[in-house]
Amino acid sequence: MKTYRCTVAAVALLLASHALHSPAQTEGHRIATNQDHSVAAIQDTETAAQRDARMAWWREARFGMFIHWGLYSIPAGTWNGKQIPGIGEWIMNSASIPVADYKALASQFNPTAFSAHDIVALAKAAGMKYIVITAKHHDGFAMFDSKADPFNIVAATPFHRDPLRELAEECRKQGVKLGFYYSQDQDWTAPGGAAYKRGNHDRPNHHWDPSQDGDFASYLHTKAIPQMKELLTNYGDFPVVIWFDTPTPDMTPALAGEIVALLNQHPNLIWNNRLGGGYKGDTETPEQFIPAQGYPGRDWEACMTMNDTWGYKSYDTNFKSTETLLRNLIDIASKGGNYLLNIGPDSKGNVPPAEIERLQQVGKWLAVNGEAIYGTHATLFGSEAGSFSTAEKDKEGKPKFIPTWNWRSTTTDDAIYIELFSWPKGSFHLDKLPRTVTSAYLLADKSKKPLKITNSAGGIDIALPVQALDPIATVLVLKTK
Ligand code: FHN
Repeated sequence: MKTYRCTVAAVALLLASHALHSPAQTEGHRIATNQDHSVAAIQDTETAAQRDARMAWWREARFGMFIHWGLYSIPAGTWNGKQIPGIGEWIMNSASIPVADYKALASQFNPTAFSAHDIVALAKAAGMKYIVITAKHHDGFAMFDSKADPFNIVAATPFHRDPLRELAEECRKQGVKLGFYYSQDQDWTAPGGAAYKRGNHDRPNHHWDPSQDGDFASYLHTKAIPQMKELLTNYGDFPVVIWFDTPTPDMTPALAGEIVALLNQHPNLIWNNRLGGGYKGDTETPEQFIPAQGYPGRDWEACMTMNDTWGYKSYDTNFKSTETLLRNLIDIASKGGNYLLNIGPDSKGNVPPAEIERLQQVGKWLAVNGEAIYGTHATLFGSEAGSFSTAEKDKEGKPKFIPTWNWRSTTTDDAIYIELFSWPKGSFHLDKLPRTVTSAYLLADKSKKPLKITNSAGGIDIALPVQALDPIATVLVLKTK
């Protein structure tokens, strides 16, 4: 009889290894707290109860839609006839496109196929509870109506519409929450905006066009902070999230403090760990990976692409399977995190069909099994996720985490959910359980037919039918007291 085992000893080992190899430590530059902040952030002043109340909807949500959309969807990965390697939204930097040439793209941007209704409906169909869209990415182009800077979708394009306003209205109608991504530090078209190094951009500031040169504080005062004010005041009850990105040393604690003072005026706002200046924010943001055991004690959100780019690239068809996306969602939830899964609309505003198809499939699973994801807590076990190799090392020279994909578990106060990826023959076995199981059934079984439970000195066995109810993940519910 094939069964899957989880022992308490294994859990203890796993927790001990977490102390040694916490992924949070590998992102130290993002989570270091600076004690010398002149402006205290909300995370430093609120009580634990206030924090729980502020984070409540976000913790319940578990699944959100990231949208990377901007002018970079026009070149879509190709510049001057050449396919440019790397992620699509970085094309200006990767191809060293002069500022004037890049800005000229705005006159061609007319995404008449954009439908806020359809995008919000897609998020809903996928089972996503919130959306975070790029209000301004590193290219400096604002996807909203900005009086602070004319390089924006309303003033500089024939489209003249504000997609953020339309999304906000639709989100309100359809009951989805809306957050804004804002590249506060890198800005490749505003004088003084920062730039990460790429290719041969060797000058001290990594600029490739003299018109990018300038003073970072002036950029912050004349563009970034005024635009963030617009974003925080012009969209009613949204944004509920501000998603910062790519901080550089330019963002000193004092400059970041000016942004924090603004954020503090919106006490329900949630913001991530990428502001810079030593602020650690609300959420850890592992990107394109799922940490071995999450970030115990911290809220976290894994952001990931469906193919190999955030911004649309016409020739990137390397889409992950629905199975992978769903397993990622379950894996993340089992470690207490959220999954922020990206779509990259094209220059007309169309969402690539491969993305729509996968999201709809994930949504179908969630429509049946969402109870095992939304509002749940991390696993009570742990060793089912995998183990650290004694032989293989990761990129940082630490023992490599080797995931195993038989099952995961999520919990609520009165239930333990076991998401089975591979179907055990006969029964599912657990060596030890921290709770007493009172009944068991399969979540996809509408009749909730009770499954036979056998308790013994060796643990607990739940008898299973011959076949799984879902080809990707069948959820076993253990009601507990
Ligand atoms: O440089 C960006 C990238 O374009 C993308 O926006 C991702 C999403 O998390 N963040 C940065 C890289 O970490």
